[in-house]
Amino acid sequence: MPTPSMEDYIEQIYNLIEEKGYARVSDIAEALGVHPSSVTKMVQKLDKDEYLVYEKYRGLILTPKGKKIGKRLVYRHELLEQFMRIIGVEEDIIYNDVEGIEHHLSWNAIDRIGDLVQYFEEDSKRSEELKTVQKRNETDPV
Ligand SMILES: [Mn+2]
Repeated sequence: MPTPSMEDYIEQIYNLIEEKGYARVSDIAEALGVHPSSVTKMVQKLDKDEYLVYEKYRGLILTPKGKKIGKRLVYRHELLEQFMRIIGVEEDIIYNDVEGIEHHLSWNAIDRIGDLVQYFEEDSKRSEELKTVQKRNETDPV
């Protein structure tokens, strides 16, 4: 299993490859707000653990194992953003909150949150009901 930090790298590499077709060390460093030398180090570790293949002058590609986990990590991030939006978290803090929690939930919890997101999406009345509760709590805090 990848560590939280490895997950961040795999997730960003997967995103970059989806968006641009490739992932350069400099792009990964920028996406994660870290120094390129940290990226090189981690990329070497991810290569050793067979999540990707890294060649210094030719860039990197994800292995099937890396792609599979990358896809799951991106799905998890997007699902948690949806969840945050549904429960009414302010838009400009959603990304950071998701980055903060995504590595610390079990896949069981992720699947159950998936059910909850689906529950709200299947009937817009459910979201309206939640908003009613939220409005009540604003005027009359618990
Ligand atoms: Mn993320």
